[in-house]
Amino acid sequence: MSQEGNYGKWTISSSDESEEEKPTPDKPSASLLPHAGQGAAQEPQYTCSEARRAAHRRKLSPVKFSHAESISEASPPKRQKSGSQEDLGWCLSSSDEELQPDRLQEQARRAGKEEPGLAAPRDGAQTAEHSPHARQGGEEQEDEYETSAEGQDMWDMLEKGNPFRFYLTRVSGVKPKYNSGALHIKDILSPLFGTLVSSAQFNYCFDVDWLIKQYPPEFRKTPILLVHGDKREAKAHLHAQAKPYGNVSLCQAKLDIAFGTHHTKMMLLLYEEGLRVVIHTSNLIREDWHQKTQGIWLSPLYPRIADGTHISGESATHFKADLLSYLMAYNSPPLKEWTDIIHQHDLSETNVYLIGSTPGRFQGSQKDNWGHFRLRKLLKEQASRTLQAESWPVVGQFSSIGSMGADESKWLCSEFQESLVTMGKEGRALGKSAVPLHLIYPSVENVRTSLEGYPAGGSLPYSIQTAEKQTWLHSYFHKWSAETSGRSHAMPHIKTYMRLSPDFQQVAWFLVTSSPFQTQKLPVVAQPTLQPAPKEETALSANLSKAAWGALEKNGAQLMIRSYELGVLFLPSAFGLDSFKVKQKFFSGSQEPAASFPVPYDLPPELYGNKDRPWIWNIPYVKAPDTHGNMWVPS
Ligand code: JTA
Repeated sequence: MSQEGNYGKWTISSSDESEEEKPTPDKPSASLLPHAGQGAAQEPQYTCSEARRAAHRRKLSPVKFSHAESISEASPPKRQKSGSQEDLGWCLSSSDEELQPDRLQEQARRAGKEEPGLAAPRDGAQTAEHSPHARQGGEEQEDEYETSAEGQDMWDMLEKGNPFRFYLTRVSGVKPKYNSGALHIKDILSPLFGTLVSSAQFNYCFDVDWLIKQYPPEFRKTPILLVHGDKREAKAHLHAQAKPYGNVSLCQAKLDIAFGTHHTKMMLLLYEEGLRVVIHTSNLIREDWHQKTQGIWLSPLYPRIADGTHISGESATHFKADLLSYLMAYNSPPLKEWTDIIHQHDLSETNVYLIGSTPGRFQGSQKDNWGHFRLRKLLKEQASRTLQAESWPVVGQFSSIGSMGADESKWLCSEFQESLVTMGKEGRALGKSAVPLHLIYPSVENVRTSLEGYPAGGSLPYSIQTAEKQTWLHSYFHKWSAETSGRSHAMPHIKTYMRLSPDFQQVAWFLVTSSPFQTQKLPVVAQPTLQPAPKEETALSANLSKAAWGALEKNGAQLMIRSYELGVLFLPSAFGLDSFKVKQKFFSGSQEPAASFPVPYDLPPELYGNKDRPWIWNIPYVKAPDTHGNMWVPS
């Protein structure tokens, strides 16, 4: 069934059970599955969102920037007001700022030479401009088995003066120094980390052929469990992808509440030497590990508890029990095997808190287990010994945005702040809206000038239909800027939330998570527990926005969560501190105090300029070329 409406064209499958978490054109659906036959060469191997597919299509069939086109269609002096997009200012502004492809190329080339953090892409991204048939992205080189660091360097990086174990993914095309502390998936799976016996990969989007190639040859036949949320056609396709690999098995996470998604991105790595847990933000597809800013938390190597020894293996942060509870919530036999394995290991060295969401309706003390109530509880418990006051800002940094309502009072400056502004027992009385709020989301210009160019926008699924209803939100938006980590041109897919001092020098807490920035509306009026599956699109949209973090039902007595999410929270108290200092040089070694937190972007955040617009994936950008000389024509 195909519908056309406010949200554009989208397709749902025949069953009346709604599996689709996104009514917007951003979401995977039956019609978006790769099929053999016509057009198959245009489709990625994996099932994915329409936004990603647009990016994939445009990479294979670029729409070259043409000056002629920009003159005939968009010559500013005679340009006609052409409806709502123009009125809202979605178009790029006047032509004197429009860059010609050669000028942009020149800029990119100079950037490669002069701008700190940008080296000539090793994968031929720039040469693609000179030869329209050149492949972008250089998969050829990446097919070779190659990791980022030598053994001793890797060990130093992982174990020396780095109490946080927080890393970014490697970015192709930046100077080596900006990848010195970065990890590629091949690094994480390398024998340097342990002799792999078995692994589980929790994720949203999988390219199985690619994933297998990321394992070292000697581990490629070890059992690999893929934990996913796909249903029906998407599930069948994932099974077909996995079929050639006898060692790959699948676990479908139950998603019983409509519009739920399995966003969780985690690796469980069982070694001969012990166990490691990796919680991160990247899908298991090549592009998510190529030129994006993604976050990774690596656990220590957890030793196996010797048989007959009776120790709990629990940490001060209760991580072991929380991870076990999270996994038990799947109620799935293959994950029972993994909970048994976790029981047998000593996780006591863990210094982070787990913040998860699992689908369900939770009452009483269970309400505090998941979603933003879990965050609220942890922040409340940590009696803040710092002088945190309402002048301490909150920063939210994300790569997708849900519906926030008609104005800021509807959620942003009420419920959202209530959770993130919780500071310990004494903090509750403070006025909530006095807390400065900085939201970081890439602008059109950020995406245009990024290493990937406009196709980076395929992973930034903010739709025009959502954006035009909440233009007020954009006044909070700050540019993506990450000179400190050399990642200004690597678009974020990482999601982070933090509270810090007014001078942006001290961090009160830092959360890295798979959870998108979406509403977690706590309704003032009770909602019926059993809602009929909403049929019209507005209802879909409203429900969607609460999926990840949870929404209250039954007059606040019950928390309802649709999706699986996972993140880790860094609290200074778990490090014996009142606050973290912000690390000034992201990749520098041990010059700075060991407790300096490597915030992966520039502080203070820089507000959008007058002409900046948030990236919106499903409208065209044809007035200025991207770093590959292309335009963005999503349809
Ligand atoms: C584009 C997405 C994820 C995730 C989930 C995405 C959508 C579009 C990228 C993505 N959803 N979408 O979990 O990482 O519309 O569903 O990267």
